[in-house]
Amino acid sequence: MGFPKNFLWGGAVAANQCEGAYLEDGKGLNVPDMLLGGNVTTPRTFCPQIQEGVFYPSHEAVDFYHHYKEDIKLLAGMGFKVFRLSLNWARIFPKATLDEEPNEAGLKYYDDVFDTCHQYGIEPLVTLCHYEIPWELVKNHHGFLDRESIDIFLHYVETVFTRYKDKVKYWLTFNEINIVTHDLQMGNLYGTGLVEDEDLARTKPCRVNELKVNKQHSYEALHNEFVASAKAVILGHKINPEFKIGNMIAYSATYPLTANPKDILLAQEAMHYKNDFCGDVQVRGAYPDYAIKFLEREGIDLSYITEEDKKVLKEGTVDMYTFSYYASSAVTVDPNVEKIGGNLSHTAKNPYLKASDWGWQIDPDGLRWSLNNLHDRYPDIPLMVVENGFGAFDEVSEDGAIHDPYRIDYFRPHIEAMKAAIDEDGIPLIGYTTWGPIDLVSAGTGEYRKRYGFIYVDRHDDGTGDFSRKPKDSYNWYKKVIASNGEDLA
Ligand code: P53
Repeated sequence: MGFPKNFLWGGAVAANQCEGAYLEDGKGLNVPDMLLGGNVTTPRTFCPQIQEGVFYPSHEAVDFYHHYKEDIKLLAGMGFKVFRLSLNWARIFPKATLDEEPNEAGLKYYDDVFDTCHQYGIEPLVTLCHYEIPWELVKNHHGFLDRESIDIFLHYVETVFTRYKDKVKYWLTFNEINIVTHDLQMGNLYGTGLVEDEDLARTKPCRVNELKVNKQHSYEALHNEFVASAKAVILGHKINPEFKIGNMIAYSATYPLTANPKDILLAQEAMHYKNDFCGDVQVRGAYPDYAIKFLEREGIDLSYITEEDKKVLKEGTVDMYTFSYYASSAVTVDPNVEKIGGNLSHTAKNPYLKASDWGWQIDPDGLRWSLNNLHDRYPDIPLMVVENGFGAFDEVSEDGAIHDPYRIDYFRPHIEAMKAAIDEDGIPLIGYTTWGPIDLVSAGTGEYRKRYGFIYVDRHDDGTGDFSRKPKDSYNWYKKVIASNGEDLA
């Protein structure tokens, strides 16, 4: 009973949010390098040229690039079995062209990172593209809007699959590929790297919520990512049949606010569009009927979906379904209810839930519900929670320690929910990686002060801090959780 013996406990980061060293050793720019920080009420700022004298949070991030040995040692100290991280594509292919030779310094860096993981018996789980589309791909191809980007991506994928085939077994294609269906502007920028010409021509900064959206382009770019993801799966299985390759979905558990059947239908539609659409394409290998109808209603010309693409999608289905889970949402047809923020949705306030300081409604039962939904929908493949965590303000106390009981209070019931899902519902859950085991830059707001880590990093939104690391109280707690295989949550 309880978590399976070989359960993959660990944590997850993204290169752009932790590495820094944004131009070191031949790295090219990527999308997050072009973004300034915001906060809970102010969206991030974008400009197609780097502005002088302005603080860009990802340029140094938490300097994982130079601290990886120390950091992986600290993660190993908690007993990590798995470490999810992403490859910074532009570190390996700074120009993002079809015939580019890979940058050896970039490849060598990840060799060292993986070797360090293995030294501690930690299995790397690698995201090929985590919100870090090379800026050259954005400028020259509008990200994935251009079909040629599929081949450019595969050139990168073939290079890294071949290079790391004996060091990495678990891979994810695109992080939160469904971000486009949650938020078109963030989805274009982070997900598909699609910036429209008007915005590329800007000489002055704008907020990301002012970016231009052309839905035809957005869905076409998303489609090209589906094809790119499926081709990566097919290629990966050729290069090493042992590879386990997953998709990655931002799972937004969405409830009807009331038992009004109109609310029920609205919630079902939201679940379909936001979660199931992308998951169905990647697990079942075809566009579901409701998605085709939805896109047609939106006026999208779907002639970009070719017969050849349909075969590729069918053939390149994933081996496992992985997802992020932070919070749940509630929707209603009643326009007069109280709303609540959160990264991806401004939805109805659920009276039964408390929210984080960033308006994310905390809901461990929603995790169990989500796991059940997913296993019902995709009964044949294993599931993995690859992001879950609590962004909070942390303070260093006078005694020098960081007391973060609120973080432990967040994790405990989420772990209990997974346990119940395994024990009582029979869910084939194979692993759990908490988000940001070491503090890093927030993707949504670009803040340092929104901290997720078990390990504190001395780095702040005004650019001060010496990058020193210090375990928080939650560090020892998670260590105990892993050592007891999820039994000791006290
Ligand atoms: P932050 C929305 C917007 C941006 C990133 O988010 C998001 C989401 C969905 O929740 O997803 C993931 O940093 C993402 C990570 C990110 C994490 O959520 O805005 O995969 O890169 O850091 C947490 O608090």
